[in-house]
Amino acid sequence: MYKQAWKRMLEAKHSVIVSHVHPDGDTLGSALALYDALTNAGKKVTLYNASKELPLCYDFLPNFAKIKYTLPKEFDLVISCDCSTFDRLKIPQGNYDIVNIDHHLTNHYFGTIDVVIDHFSSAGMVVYELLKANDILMSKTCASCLYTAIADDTGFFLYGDMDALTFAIVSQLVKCGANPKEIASKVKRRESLAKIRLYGYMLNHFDLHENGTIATIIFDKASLEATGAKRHDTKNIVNMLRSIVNVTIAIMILEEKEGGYKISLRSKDFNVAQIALAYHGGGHKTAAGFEVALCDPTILRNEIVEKIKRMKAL
Ligand SMILES: [Mn+2]
Repeated sequence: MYKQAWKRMLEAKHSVIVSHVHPDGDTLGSALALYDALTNAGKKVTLYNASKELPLCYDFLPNFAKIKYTLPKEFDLVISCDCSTFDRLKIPQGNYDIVNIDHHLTNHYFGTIDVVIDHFSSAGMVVYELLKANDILMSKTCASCLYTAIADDTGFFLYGDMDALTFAIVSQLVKCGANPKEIASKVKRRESLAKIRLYGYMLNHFDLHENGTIATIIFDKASLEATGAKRHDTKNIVNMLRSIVNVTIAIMILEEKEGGYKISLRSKDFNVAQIALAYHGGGHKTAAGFEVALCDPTILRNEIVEKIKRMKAL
């Protein structure tokens, strides 16, 4: 599968590497690592992300500035990184093949070639194994991108299905030139003031349910505007609520600019992917999400809490 995927990438005339909308370090790091490997192999490659504004904490990644938000006119291959559904790519259907590289339990296997390893904690690990299986030399650039991908999707080694393989890979990446201290300080120690103010809003407005085991926060447009926060500042902010000693599940409901709501579910152990699936979303056991069109966020919140209660009772 790794060999077949790499072969298809080498056969392509022009590949577009797509990271998912509202990108994180895993999707961007995986895409940029593949960009490095494929351009080193002499291939014509374009980086694409549908979001006009990319999170700036990843701006240190090599070739970050080359990510475009428009698609080239002609391409024959799409390489999807860290996307569980075709919808996450935000590209039109067309006459091209797809190599689907992912690690989500809920992946829809939409690729011509699917390289989906659902017990890996990041897409970065899948890319690493793909390059290794094809004996591709790991450059410092590539190692830094993959280290960022793996570190970011585990909250810098706090959560996710980490095992000996995760650390064996990370160790190899450090040997190849990735600098853990530098990457950690670039990603984790350059928060916007607006994001810190958003934490302040969250800590003053969250609710507890079910004996303090479920924590919820609703961000409406007004609360975002009041702090000056951008949508990407809300990413993973709900993890702080999950870290409360008695909390087992934390839920964020975010009102989108364009209307509708984005719901992020986090747990210590409970399978929140099954809640997300019930609303046609997806994700992992302890981190999942979904979107809904117009609704009353408080009614939705109560409905989700009820669903969790029922699932726990089973
Ligand atoms: Mn990921």
